[in-house]
Amino acid sequence: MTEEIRFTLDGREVTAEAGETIWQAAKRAGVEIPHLCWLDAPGYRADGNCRACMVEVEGERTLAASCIRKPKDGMNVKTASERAAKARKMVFELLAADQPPQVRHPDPDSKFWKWAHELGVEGSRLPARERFTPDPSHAAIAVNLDACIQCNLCVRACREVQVNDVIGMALRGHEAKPVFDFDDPMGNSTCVACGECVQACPTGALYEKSLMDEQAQTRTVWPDKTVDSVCPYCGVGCQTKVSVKDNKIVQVDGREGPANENRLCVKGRFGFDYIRHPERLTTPLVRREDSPKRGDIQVDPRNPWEVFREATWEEALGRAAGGLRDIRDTHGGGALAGFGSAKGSNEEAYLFQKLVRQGFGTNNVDHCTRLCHASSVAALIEGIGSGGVTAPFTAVEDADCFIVIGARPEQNHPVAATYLKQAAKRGAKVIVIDPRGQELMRHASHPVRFKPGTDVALLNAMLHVIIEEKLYDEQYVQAHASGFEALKEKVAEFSPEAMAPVCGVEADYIREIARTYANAERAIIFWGMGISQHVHGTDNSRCLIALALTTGHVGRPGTGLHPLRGQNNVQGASDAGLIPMVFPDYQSVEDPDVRRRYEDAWGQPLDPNRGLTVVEIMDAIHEGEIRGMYILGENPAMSDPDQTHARAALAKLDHLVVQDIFLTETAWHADVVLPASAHAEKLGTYTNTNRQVQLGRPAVSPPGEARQDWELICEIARRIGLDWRYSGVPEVYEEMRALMPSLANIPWSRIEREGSVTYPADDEDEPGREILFGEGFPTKDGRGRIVPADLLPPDELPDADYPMVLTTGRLLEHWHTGAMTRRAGTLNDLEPEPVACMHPRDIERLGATAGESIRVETRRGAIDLTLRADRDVSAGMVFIPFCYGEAPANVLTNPQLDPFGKIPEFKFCAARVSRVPQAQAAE
Ligand SMILES: Nc1nc2c(c(=O)[nH]1)N[C@H]1C(S)=C(S)[C@@H](COP(=O)(O)OP(=O)(O)OC[C@H]3O[C@@H](n4cnc5c(=O)[nH]c(N)nc54)[C@H](O)[C@@H]3O)O[C@H]1N2
Ligand SMILES: Nc1nc2c(c(=O)[nH]1)N[C@H]1C(S)=C(S)[C@@H](COP(=O)(O)OP(=O)(O)OC[C@H]3O[C@@H](n4cnc5c(=O)[nH]c(N)nc54)[C@H](O)[C@@H]3O)O[C@H]1N2
Ligand SMILES: [Mo]
Repeated sequence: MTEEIRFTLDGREVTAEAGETIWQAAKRAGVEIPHLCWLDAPGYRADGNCRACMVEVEGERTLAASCIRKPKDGMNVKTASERAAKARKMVFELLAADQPPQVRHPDPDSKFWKWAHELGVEGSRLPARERFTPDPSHAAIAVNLDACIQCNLCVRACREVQVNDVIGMALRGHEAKPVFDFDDPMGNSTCVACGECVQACPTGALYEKSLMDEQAQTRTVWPDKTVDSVCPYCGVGCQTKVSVKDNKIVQVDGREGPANENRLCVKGRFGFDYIRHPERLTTPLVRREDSPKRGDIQVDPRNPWEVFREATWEEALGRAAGGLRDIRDTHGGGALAGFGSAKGSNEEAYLFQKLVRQGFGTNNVDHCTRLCHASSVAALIEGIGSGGVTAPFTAVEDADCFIVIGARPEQNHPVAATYLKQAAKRGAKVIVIDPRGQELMRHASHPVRFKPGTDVALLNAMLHVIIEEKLYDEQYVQAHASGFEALKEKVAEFSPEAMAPVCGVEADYIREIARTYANAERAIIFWGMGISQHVHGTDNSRCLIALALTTGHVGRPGTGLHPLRGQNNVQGASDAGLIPMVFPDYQSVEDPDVRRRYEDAWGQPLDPNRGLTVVEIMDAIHEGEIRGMYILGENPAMSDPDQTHARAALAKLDHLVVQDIFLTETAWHADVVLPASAHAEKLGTYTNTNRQVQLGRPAVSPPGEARQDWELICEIARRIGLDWRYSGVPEVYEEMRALMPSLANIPWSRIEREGSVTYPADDEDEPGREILFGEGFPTKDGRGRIVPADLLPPDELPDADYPMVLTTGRLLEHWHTGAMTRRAGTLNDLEPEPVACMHPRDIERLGATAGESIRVETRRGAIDLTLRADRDVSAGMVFIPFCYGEAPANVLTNPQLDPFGKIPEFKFCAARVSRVPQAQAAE
C-alpha cells in the first residue's frame, strides 16, 4: 500500500504520496518552486544538478534540491525562506551572466528567462563570453550552445525518454557541453530529429528554426494561438499542440496524450508545412476537352493548365456528381466505386461509405487498409472475432517479453517504439524477427534475421516446439481455444530441424525463441507489413494468433495481439465501414438482419452483395465493369501494385472525381479535381492503433477556395439525389455512433471533454477497456479459433533472369506516396532523392559504388534510383521506399493477391539490378 507522508511546507501541513519529491508535493499544494534541470513530465528523471529549486529543510546545514529530495514525516520545509530565495536567485544570476543578451537570445521567452524575471534577474551587464560557434547544420533544429546551462535535460530526453542515444555530455565542469554522437555537427549525426531535446531544453539552446531568424540564432516568431489537436501521420495518434501565427503553423509540440505522453517524431513535429506548399490545390479543376486521358501522362502540379482548367464550385460539383449519377442511372450502381481515406476523420469515412452504399447503390467501397493490414484483420476476425488490437502498445510496460515481427517501429511508429525500447531497457525479453536488420535489434535479447517470405515456416516451427515441449497453457486452451488438435497435427511436420534450412534460422535458436515467448509470464506480439503484405499474409497472421492462443498470452495486462496500424485513422476508417464486405463495426453486408437495420436507418434498399476491393476494382475497370470512381484522400496511382496497370485503369474510366489537397498522380487522370481541407484545417475524430478515439481540431483555415472534405461529400450526395443535411461534424458523429455498438458510450461531448476515449467503454463515465478478451472472444462459441497454416512460397521467386528479391517499404521522413512529405521542407531536406538500398557486398559484386545511379527492373517495369549501401539489407535483396514520384516503386511490385485479405505481395518479387551508364544517368 502507498503510504502518505506528512510534512510542513512554508508553515502548512501537507502530504506527499510515497515516492514523491518535495517539488512534486509542493506543486500539488499549489506552490511551484523554480526549476530548470527538472522537467515535470512523464518519463523524466530528476537529476538535481542545476540548484534552481533549492529549499531549506529545518535542521539541515545545506540547502536541498527539491526536485530529488523526498520529504520525510514531520520534516519542516521552507521554500520561501530568505536563505533559499537568495540561493536560488544567485543560481539564476550566475547562469544569466553567461547567457547571450536577450535581444539576440535563441528564446527570450524560455523557461529560463521566465523564472529569471520572476526572481528579479534581468540578465548580466557583462558581455557573455563567446564560447561556442552556433551549429545550424540541422534542417529543423538550431544549436546555440551559448545558451546552454549544462542541465542535462537534452541527454535524458534523447537517451531515457525517446531512447535514441545520440546526445551525450562531453567534458566536465564549466566546459561541459552536450554533443551529438562524437561531437558531430547535429545535421551530420545519427539524430532522428524527434525534437524531444528541443521540447525539453529550458533555455532555447536547442530550438526550432521555424521560430528564429535566418541565421537561426534569435527568436523572431511568437504564435497568435495554440490549438490542441492530434498528429496527421501514423496510427500512433500522438496528441499535439499546434501553434499558429498569421494563419500559418509555426510550431508543433507534443501533448500529454495516452499514446505519446508529450513525445513526437520528426514528421509530427517538423512535417507540418506541407499544407502551405505552393502546389496546394486551391481551386476546383476540370479536365480540358482537348486533353485525352492516357495512363502514361505526366502533369506538373505547378503548371497543370495543359490538362486542366479552373472551374467554379458550382460547375465542378455539377460535373463531378453528374458524371457519377449518369453512370449509375445507365449502367447501375455496380459500375461505380469509391476509395475513401484513412487520412481523413471517422466522420468523413462514415459519410463516404454511406454515399457509396446509399447513393451509388453498391458496396464497391474500400481504402488503403486493403494494401495494409487487410490480411491481419481477416485472420483476426476469423480467429478472435474482432479486428482491433487486443491491447494498446503501452501494455508493453507490463510485459516481460515481446515479439516484433515484420515491423519497423522505430521508423514507422517512432513514438510507439519509445515504449518498446523502454521496456527492453527495463529488462523485458525482446524478439525481433525480420529479414532486414533494424535499430530495434540492438535492443533485442533475440534478434532474428531470416529469409523473407518464410514466416509460416519459422512460426510453425515455434508452435511445434511449444507443443512438443508442452510449453502451451493447457488450461487456457481448454477454456478458450478451439482447433488445437488440428494445429498439433499440422505443425508436427514443422520441426525446427526441418524448417531451419527453409527460413535460415538455426534449429536451436528457433527452440530458444519459442521457449522464451511461451515461458514468459506476460508476452505481447506486435506485427506489421512484413507479415501482412504477402500472398500468404493471412496465414502469417494465423500463426501469430495461434502462438497467442496456445500460450494464453492474450486478455491479461502485458499480453496481447497488436497489429501496428498504419495511417492516422486506418482503424477508424475501417470501423466506420470503408470496407466492401461490411457496414460500420464489421457487420456483414450479406447478413439480411444487419442489412435491414441499415436499410431502415438510411431509408432505402441496399446492395446485398459484397463489393470489390482496391486491386479488384482496378481489374474490373480494365474489364469494363467499373466506369466511374470517386477517390478521396488516396493516391492509388502510386500506392497500388503494378502501377502501369493501375494508371491505365484510372485513365480508362469514363468519369473520375478526385478529392485531395494536391494534384497527385491519381488526380492526373481525373475529370474533376476537388480541392479539400488538410488535417490541420478541420474538425473530426480519429481512432489510433490503440482504439483510442481522439479529437483533431482546426488550427488554420483552408487556402483559397479549398473546402471541408465532409461538406464536399454532402454536396456530391445531394447532387446525386440524396436528401442529406447535417448541421456539422458532431451530428455526423452521432448518426454514426447510433449504428456502431463499439462507440455506444462515447458521445461527441465526451470526446470533446476527455480528448481521447478508448473503445469499447462499458459506461459513459467509465474509462474504455484497454485490454480485451480476458473472458473469451466475441466469436460464435466464445472461443478463439486456431487455424493451422501451410507453407506457401511467395508468388514470384527469383530466377536466372531476375535473380534478386525486391522488397519495398518506407523511410522515417517520408509518408507513403510522398504527396505530403515530399512537400514538407524539413522532411524532404532530410531525404531528398529516390534511393535503392543494397548490402555493400552486393554493391561490390555489381561493380558499382554507393551514390551512383542504378536501374531496378522486374517483369512489370524499370526505374532508376541512387544506390545506397545498407548493411541491414540482406545479401540478394534490394529495398526501395515507395514515396518517390520520379522513381515509383510500384512500377515494379507484384499485384498478386492473398486469397483471404486480398492484399498484394508488396514485400517480395523477383528483380534484377544494373548500373546506369553515366551519360544516361545525367540526362
Ligand atoms: N515514416 C513512415 N511511417 C509510417 C508510414 C510511412 O509511409 N512512413 N506508413 C504507415 C503505414 S500506413 C503503415 S501500414 C505502417 C507500416 O509499418 P511497418 O509494418 O513497419 O512497414 P514496412 O516498413 O513496410 O515493413 C516492415 C518490415 O517488414 C519487413 N519484412 C519484409 N519482408 C518480410 C517477411 O517476409 N517477413 C517478415 N517477418 N518481415 C518482412 C521489412 O524488412 C520491414 O522491416 O507504417 C506507418 N508509418
Ligand atoms: N510498394 C509498396 N506499396 C505500398 C505499400 C508498401 O509497403 N510498399 N504499403 C501500402 C500501405 S500499407 C498503404 S496504407 C498504402 C497507402 O496508400 P495511400 O493511402 O494511397 O497513400 P498516401 O500517400 O497516404 O495517400 C494519401 C492521400 O491523401 C491526401 N490527403 C492527405 N490529407 C488529406 C485530407 O485531409 N483530405 C483529402 N481529401 N486528402 C488528403 C494526400 O495528399 C494523398 O494523396 O500504400 C500501400 N502501397
Ligand atoms: Mo498502411
